[in-house]
Amino acid sequence: MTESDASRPGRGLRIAVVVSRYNDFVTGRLRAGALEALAACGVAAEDVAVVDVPGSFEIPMAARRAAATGRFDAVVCLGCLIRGETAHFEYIASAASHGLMTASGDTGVPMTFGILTTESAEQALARAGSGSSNKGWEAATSAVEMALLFRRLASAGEGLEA
Ligand code: DLZ
Repeated sequence: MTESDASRPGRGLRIAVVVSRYNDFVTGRLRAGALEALAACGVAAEDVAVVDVPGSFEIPMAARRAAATGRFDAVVCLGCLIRGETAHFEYIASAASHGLMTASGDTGVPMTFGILTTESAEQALARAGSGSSNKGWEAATSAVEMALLFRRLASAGEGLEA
């Protein structure tokens, strides 16, 4: 691996970013953080597909569909649930987290969880600032790491079989 490969581990990866429009004053920042992180990892802009959905409840459905195309190495999932403003906070948070885990397991494509669950808008904004403290950034770098891990496991697969 050359030095530039090491500093750009995401080169050649294809990533879907599923973003909820609900609370877009926060999710827009998560999306910006994720795209910045993917670029910093060396993922080419043309290898990133951004998919908008109405709310966090719909994220697993779109993530599953994106993964099922076979075109993506990982799916970054971004949303924002604010307890004080959402009567059925627990239902949506639970559906989103379980839905993503099931969709990822069923499709074999890693899906990372960048869905904020906070008590207030202030807490949400604090997790959507600039740099690596942005949870969109964190979800994107985790997606690159998991995509690379899955590639390594696939190429080592024969040695791992029981
Ligand atoms: C309906 C709703 C509410 C009240 N709150 C939120 C929220 O805080 N964050 C979020 O991402 N989505 C919310 N939604 C929308 C639901 O996720 C979903 O889009 C709708 O119930 C339609 O299925």
